[in-house]
Amino acid sequence: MDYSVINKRAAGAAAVDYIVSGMTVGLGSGSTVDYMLDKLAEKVKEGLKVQGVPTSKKTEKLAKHLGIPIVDFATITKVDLAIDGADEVDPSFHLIKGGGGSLVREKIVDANAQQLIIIIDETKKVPQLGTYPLPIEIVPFGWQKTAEAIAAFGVEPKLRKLSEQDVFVSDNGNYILDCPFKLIEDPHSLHQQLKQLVGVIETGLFTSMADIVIAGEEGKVEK
Ligand code: ABF
Repeated sequence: MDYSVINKRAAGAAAVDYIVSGMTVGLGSGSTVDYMLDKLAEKVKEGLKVQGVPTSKKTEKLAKHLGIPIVDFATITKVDLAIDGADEVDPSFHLIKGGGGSLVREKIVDANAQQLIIIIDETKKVPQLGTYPLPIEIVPFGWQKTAEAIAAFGVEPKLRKLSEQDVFVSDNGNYILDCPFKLIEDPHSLHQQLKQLVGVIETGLFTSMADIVIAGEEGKVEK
């Protein structure tokens, strides 16, 4: 088993230790979260009482398959804890997320959680955000114009595709532009500037949201 998988499994398992019976837990997306769900399913089988709010159709399907009870915002009053992955984490715990294409629902769940735990393998830790191309979810109609507006920030947005012919479409029916900013000096300011562009729905910049980052076998790093 390669180091990254060991790291992701360890981070996922450590996050489950934060779940207390009776909690409503935001379930993020990505392979690290999938390992967390495996561990959570074991605890549910042992009697842990939780209900999960999934952030993607994929996570919902896996959670249901594993026997983790699923709820949605129509039936809950709060999300006690959210556990999610990330593509980059900087020393201030600002994040780039969205590599898996679920950034909008992740941000809605994560922003409404009383506590957010991010689980990663060591490779996600960076001194400054931006090496990973920033995913931005946009409205499909007139996407070319939205891409032009983002390009004015000195970046070449790339429309995410599944193949040469097929454009990636998010769970919300939108497109994603992957934007290689290289180095992002001020993640919060960039997020605010991008968010106000016509056609932009959400960016993959999750700033000042994460409370705890668990990086694989190195254990947890608390803010
Ligand atoms: C999801 O997890 C995404 O926001 C992020 O891109 C992805 C990281 O994937 P993995 O855990 O597979 O590295 O939350």
